[in-house]
Amino acid sequence: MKIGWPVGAENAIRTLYRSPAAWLLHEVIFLLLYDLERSGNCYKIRLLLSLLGITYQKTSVDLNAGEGQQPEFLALNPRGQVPVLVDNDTTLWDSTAILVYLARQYGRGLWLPTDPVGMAKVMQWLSFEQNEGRYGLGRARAITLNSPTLLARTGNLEDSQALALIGLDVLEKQLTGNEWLVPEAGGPTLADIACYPYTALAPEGGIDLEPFVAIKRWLTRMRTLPGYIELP
Ligand SMILES: N[C@@H](CCC(=O)N[C@@H](CS)C(=O)NCC(=O)O)C(=O)O
Repeated sequence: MKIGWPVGAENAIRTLYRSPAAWLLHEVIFLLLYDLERSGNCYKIRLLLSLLGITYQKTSVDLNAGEGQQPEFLALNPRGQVPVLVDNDTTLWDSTAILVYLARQYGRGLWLPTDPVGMAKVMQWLSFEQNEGRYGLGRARAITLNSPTLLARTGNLEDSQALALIGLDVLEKQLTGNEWLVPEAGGPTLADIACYPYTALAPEGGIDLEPFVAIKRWLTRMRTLPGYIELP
């Protein structure tokens, strides 16, 4: 794991970014993602960046080698988790916070509605994802794959799968008759991006998606989004 940019490159980039010519580069954004290929939480960020057409640098954090607990990394995220995003002087941890930041900063008004109801409806699903998604779908997968993470070590497979199925029922109901999780937004939002990876990866946690007809259609729909990238 390499923490940050090489000093020379970072200085050059910062100088360019703040120079009077920066307006010429308004589409050039310098982002660094602390990443783990197999992580669904990191994938959410990579997916949104790709859908937005934003190029970025990434550096891999080897959790198996304990890199998440090294002081340099804990200085970026006291939780010792990926993803972490660095955008110029701003460092952010937690996939939900990073998704919200990217949508607001670079999303040109898409992905996160600005009206109170639309925004709150997206937040409902972001919260759902960090509960039923993380402790159900995500943890069942982490345990099955023998992940070294705290999440995998602090729960059992049976309870995780049971919570995952409760979550899948909620998703199935919402997606029956709706193309996207927040139909009021008129298209896909952060709600869909956040809920997508651990739902799609549910079979890796021993959960069969066959009975969930509406969910399966939604997963297929997600894969047609321009800029879609394959799951890890
Ligand atoms: N709520 C956090 C969870 C992040 C998370 O659990 N990341 C895992 C990888 S998917 C991790 O880095 N775990 C390290 C550990 O717990 O030791 C988010 O959404 O970003």
